Amino acid sequence: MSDLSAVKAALKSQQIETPSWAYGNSGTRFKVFTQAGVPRDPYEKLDDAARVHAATGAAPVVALHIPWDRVDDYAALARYAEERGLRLGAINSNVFQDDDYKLGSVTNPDPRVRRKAVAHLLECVDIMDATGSRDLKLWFSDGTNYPGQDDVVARQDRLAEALAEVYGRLGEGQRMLLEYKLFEPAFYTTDVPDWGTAYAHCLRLGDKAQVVVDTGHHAPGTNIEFIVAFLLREQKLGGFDFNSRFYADDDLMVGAADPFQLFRIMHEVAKNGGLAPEAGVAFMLDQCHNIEAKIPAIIRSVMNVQEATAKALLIDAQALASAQRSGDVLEANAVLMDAFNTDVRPLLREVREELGIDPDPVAAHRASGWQERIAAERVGGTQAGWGA
Ligand code: PSV
Ligand code: MN
Ligand code: MN
Repeated sequence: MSDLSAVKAALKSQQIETPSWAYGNSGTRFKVFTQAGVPRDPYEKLDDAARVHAATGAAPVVALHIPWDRVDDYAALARYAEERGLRLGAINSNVFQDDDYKLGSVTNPDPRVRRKAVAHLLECVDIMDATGSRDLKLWFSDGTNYPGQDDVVARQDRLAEALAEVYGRLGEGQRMLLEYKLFEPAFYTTDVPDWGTAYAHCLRLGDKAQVVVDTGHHAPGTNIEFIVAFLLREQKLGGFDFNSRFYADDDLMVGAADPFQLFRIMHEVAKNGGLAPEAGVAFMLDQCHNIEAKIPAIIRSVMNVQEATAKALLIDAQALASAQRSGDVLEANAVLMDAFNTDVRPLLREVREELGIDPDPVAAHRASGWQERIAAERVGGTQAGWGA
């Protein structure tokens, strides 16, 4: 796409979904660092998310995590979001923070534990009904630590059975997004370790089951953009959990560690129709801000996705296709690199001005006085979830 007004229109319509847990305190298993003014409940998380949306104009959706965001009345929470120009996004299930899940949740050898896990997933669909959320996001920590610990195939059977039951409960317009992760917390086998496993389960389940690609969940050197292109071609790319990694599941700001990788991913998304709203690709963040200020970090992350998207949209598609057809390897690569090396910040400033917002979202947020206000008003913030 090189028509500038079409590029701008695509950028204006892109929506980034921010995770409720990124607004709370978080850390590693070594230490959770607390910050002044962090939200004390899901409502305050939405207040902060509204600031991110106000600053960027591009983050109107907020993902919840159950039970970290448990409230009595989810419809009321959805209304609260709506009053702030937001809507509630993916409901992230949690079948990993309970002693019962030591040997797994839906793949646990004990049918009682499997029942408990499935009951939680079904409860998450009830919550989706109340919030109007489209997506149920499933990440399973299930796996084994030692060879021989459990039967790999039996665990796949149990997984398939649980997924089928939850799939059957999905309503019209609802989807199940299955996330994979190479390792951790299980160290020997993980029951959904890669896109192939997730894809195979989703394929059997049907159209409402799609794969979610968490950019931090691969082995070093994995060609993530290939996975993205393949899943889009198969209409099985449900969305992203964006973040950056250097070593493992680091959950750093998207685009911080490897902006070139993010550009390559967004190129495949843009080229293969993934930016069109009807493609249904959810652009979610799954990040934790342990040592940096949270709201500006989330704003920066949204901007990083926008910059990668803008560069992808600026690729001269005709020149690329013609170089590819004629086998001109160097020219094809040069076309891509020209776009990557373009400074798109002026373009994005223009887009923001046209949207009626400040062209510099981080500066605008700093000047808003919001951080000082929440630091003064909110005392005793909650932890994002890990260990909570
Ligand atoms: C654990 O790796 C994880 O980061 C998964 O990516 C989930 O999406 C997220 O936690 C929240 O459950
Ligand atoms: Mn994730
Ligand atoms: Mn993760």
